[in-house]
Amino acid sequence: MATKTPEKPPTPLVRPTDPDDGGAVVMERRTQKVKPPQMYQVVMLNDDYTPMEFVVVVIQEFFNKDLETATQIMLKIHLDGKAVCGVYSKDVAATKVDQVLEAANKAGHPLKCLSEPVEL
Ligand code: TYC
Repeated sequence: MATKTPEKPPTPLVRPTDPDDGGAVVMERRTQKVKPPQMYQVVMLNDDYTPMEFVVVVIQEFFNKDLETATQIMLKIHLDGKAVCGVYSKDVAATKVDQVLEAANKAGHPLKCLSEPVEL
């Protein structure tokens, strides 16, 4: 039978009390190791064929924007070539991209979008 070598016990967060310190508890300062997760932005791209109304509906439906905000984002894409529709965790952003591409395919429009890591 295979035997595992015993692992080293974890370093205590609080040092054992010194018999001479009168029972004082010394907290160690630890550097923060937990980083917030990388977020992803869903970027929608302009094209010459997808109707503006369709893009507005897609932005409302999949990115939970009201009509006015969705219209502003659509116009930014139309004028600048692209715009961010929302920022999400990696999995959620990938799902949004799939949803948009599927809706566009079904409707026969060449609308494209992608997700990319948000620069810090
Ligand atoms: N440029 C398109 C048009 O003139 C409209 C459009 C806007 C298309 C945004 C795609 O992501 C897009 N009909």
